[in-house]
Amino acid sequence: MYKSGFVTIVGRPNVGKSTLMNNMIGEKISIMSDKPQTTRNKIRTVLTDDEAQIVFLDTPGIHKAKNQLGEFMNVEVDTALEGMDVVIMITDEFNKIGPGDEFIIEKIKSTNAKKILILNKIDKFEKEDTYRMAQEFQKYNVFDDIMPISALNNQGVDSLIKLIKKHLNEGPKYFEDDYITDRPEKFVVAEIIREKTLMYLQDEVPHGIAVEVDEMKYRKGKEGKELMDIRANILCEKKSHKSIVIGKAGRKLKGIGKAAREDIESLLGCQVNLQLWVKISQDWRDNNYLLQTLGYNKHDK
Ligand SMILES: Nc1nc2c(ncn2[C@@H]2O[C@H](COP(=O)(O)OP(=O)(O)OP(=O)(O)O)[C@@H](O)[C@H]2O)c(=O)[nH]1
Ligand SMILES: [Mg+2]
Repeated sequence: MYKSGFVTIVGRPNVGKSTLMNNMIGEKISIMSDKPQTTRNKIRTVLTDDEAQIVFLDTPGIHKAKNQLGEFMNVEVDTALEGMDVVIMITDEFNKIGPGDEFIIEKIKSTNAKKILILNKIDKFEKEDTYRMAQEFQKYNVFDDIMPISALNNQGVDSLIKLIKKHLNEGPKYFEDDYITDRPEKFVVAEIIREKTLMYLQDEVPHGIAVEVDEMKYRKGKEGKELMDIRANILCEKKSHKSIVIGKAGRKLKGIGKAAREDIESLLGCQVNLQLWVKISQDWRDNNYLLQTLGYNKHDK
């Protein structure tokens, strides 16, 4: 019997949702960073094998929205919960269940989906704490399964996939075998650049960063090899942020560009010529027009 179904991954910011999804599908599609609120849109990926086809949705971390971008991100999560077969809630809380996790439990409680709680980052915590937290979460009577893993070290990830399959029903292959994501190349490229920018930035700057890819064009390079020209803008909210992104003698921007180019080259499988510009776009996180331009206003089902 071939199985298929839809699985949404939710949780507070920074708990490891994107890391887990990437490791389950074995590809880096969703960007990851040590800064909260890295993921801004829901991102669909597909895992296909001989037994099942699992369609995953990675979602933005659920948080108190402080601007229109934040509100968009939270609605992304709500729409990602509709009609799911399995909801995976991730937490990295090994101390005490806080209001953030309680809010999410309330949110998913009423869905008909099977619910799996993942205690992530067990590499950082004591076994006793894992056991104690599993019991604490059990008390809510919401979860069908509770499972400790380390998404980063790929520990428990295969068992989680088995568990998801157990919860899925018989179903068709919705997508071709080699289909991996619904996100266009341009989106993934912009996200890779944003990831590298996040890597180099601290404090409040990362949250005000957006990336728009202006142009992606193939041409024949030396010896007839395929080469991709990419021109992209890193948008930031203030003049002072712009100089932070560029760095002394342009060193930070150079580092961002090099790291991004390497990742994009391995994504596209060809040489890349990446041109990055830093622009100021004041208060874009609260500007309807700019949000729309950057793709943060439409909630695709
Ligand atoms: N030690 C440890 N760190 C982890 C593990 N899984 C993820 N991380 C780290 O946690 C941070 C956040 O990971 P992400 O995958 O970006 O988290 P997220 O939940 O998608 O975050 P948002 O998109 O901001 O909501 C990164 O620095 C990861 O390397 C784990 O199992 N162990
Ligand atoms: Mg994420």
